[in-house]
Amino acid sequence: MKKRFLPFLLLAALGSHAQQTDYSITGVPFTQVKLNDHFWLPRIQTNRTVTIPASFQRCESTGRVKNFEMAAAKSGKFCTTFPFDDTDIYKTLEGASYSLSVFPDATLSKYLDTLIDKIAKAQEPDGYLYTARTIDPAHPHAWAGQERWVKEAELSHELYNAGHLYEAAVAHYQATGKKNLLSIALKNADLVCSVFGPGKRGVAPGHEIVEMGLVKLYRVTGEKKYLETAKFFIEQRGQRKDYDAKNKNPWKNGSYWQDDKSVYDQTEAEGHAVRAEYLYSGMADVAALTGDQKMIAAIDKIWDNVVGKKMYVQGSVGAIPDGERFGDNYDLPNTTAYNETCAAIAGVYWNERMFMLHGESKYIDVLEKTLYNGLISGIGLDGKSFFYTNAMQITNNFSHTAMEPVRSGWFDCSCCPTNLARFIPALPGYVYAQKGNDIYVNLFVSGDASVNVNGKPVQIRQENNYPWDGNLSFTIDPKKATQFNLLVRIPGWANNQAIPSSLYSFQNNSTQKTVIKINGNVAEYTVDKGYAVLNRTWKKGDKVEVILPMEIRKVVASNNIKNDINKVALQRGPLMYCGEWKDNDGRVSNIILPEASSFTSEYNAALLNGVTILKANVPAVDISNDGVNVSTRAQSFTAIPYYAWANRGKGEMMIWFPEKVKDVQLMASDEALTPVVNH
Ligand code: FUB
Ligand code: ZN
Repeated sequence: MKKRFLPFLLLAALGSHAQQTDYSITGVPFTQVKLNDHFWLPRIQTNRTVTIPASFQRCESTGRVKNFEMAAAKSGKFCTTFPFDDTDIYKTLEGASYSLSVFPDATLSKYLDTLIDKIAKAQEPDGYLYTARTIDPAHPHAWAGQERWVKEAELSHELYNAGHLYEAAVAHYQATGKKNLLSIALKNADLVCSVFGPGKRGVAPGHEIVEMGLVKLYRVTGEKKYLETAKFFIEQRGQRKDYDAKNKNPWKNGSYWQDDKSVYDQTEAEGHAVRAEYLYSGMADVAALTGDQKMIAAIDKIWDNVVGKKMYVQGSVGAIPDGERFGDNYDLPNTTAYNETCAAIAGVYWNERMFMLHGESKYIDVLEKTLYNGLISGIGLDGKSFFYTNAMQITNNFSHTAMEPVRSGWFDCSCCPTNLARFIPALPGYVYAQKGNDIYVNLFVSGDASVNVNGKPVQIRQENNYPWDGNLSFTIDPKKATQFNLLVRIPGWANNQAIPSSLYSFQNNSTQKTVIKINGNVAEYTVDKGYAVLNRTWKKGDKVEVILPMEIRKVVASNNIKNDINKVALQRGPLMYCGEWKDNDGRVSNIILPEASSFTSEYNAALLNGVTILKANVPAVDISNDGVNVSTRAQSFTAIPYYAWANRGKGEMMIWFPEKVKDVQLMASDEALTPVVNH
């Protein structure tokens, strides 16, 4: 056993030895990127001081911790709702571990050890770990089945729990150097590998993530069986004979679980969105490590499908409430949009991996869109109120919204808050990436990064006020003068591209270009795969300035999205905007944004922790008090960043606004499902 625990510092060496192939590009670890910005650092601090403690507190108060205690004692009754409730502890542990890597905290570290001790005691002698069965094996959770694994392909989540355990264990090991959680994970993974595989039991895991988790264990230990089992699980999809391919019901034809065909034949994103994107992330990992080009070709096609046909304008996916799933192509309704926060997080995981496979900026463009909009909209500014689903539109006259426009502290199914708890502290790891002589700047966040270019240490300092301001400054400090390529992402939005597909576009092209200066002189640069290539022998103190055009852009949708025809949305920099009741006389569903309307922007430090707002004078539709006259009047309209909505009470919110009124349908009561203004 001992020789499998490899010192963290040796992992890189082990990796190159044990692995034939891998991602050609790697992220600069978040531990090497120290942020000092005003946008992300406060969020990371709030995550550390509010979200993680609140999350652990909820794990305690709801009985999630008690489930482990009862499993250890083998007595009692599973006391929460879902068999995957164990994962809320794993995910919070993962987030806390990332946080510890950067902000040492002896009390937190000790608390993690007490939790890990409880987890260890709940593990069965052969490694099985699943409180929903272990507490009372004769009466397991209804979703679990009488025997281990028999309902894994449907809803038991035994392997889902395992996957989150592995992710948490690797994070904890890397943060603390302690092996207590990692040994639990490895014992479980050894059991999983002994049960599943060629000639053994086969299953397409009912909720993917075990694939990514196994890959992480492989990277830590070099044990090939973990990688092989991850690949085995991926290749199990589409093997079941009992699905009815002709049935449109996604549960009957297997598409809810991405199990209707072999992954190599899948071309469209289908089924449950979080499951799907965890699968695609796992496929990217396995393909990178095995060189499986067919697997890469499959996720390439699926990515084109998502970005070309299934993504909302603010980067969210998973439009359909029934099954929390992807809809048909262009099926992106605003009134019922589901958009689970976990699906946004999964989308970031997947796009980062696509970038590491291909080195193209379009993946980071999508990542950035999701990150700054549909992902952080999932967490309130207080760090302890959350959206599970992320609405596109809340209007008083629709009874049809998928959600109440109010954030909650927790949910019965609390996957999203705990997913945020683990995602946010790792954010600095998305800023830079590296490949040989190339350093990629993917995100624009102030702070200091330490990178190594072919063994030579280089410090990079970013100073900016992004996302409010497009003036970016970089100071390059190599220890000794060093030749390398600094590849700065030119965001698609700075280059007249609303999204890397034809799904959305800017209404008008801009003539403003990104300007780059080196040491004060305008630099000529070539663009390769979306990156400005700055190649020189860098000397201490070299300064790069990048000036991104931060115009206010109007976005229009492809006519294939029926719900967005004749409408516009507003964007500035990476941020999508919305109108919210609070800034607009109590409502926004009466606002028209004519093509000629023009906006100004201003930074308001006192609003919503500091945001740039957009303002315009626009027509608003009024009904007279006696209810017999409909007229328009000019109104000052304010738009706020979409991520910041629903932090000031409950009311209307819209992202897409009509450019003109095409028809008016009258209604006499709030019960009608038709809007007042039909556009
Ligand atoms: O099934 C586990 C998690 O619960 C999923 O990822 C979420 O969509 C929620 O259904
Ligand atoms: Zn979730």
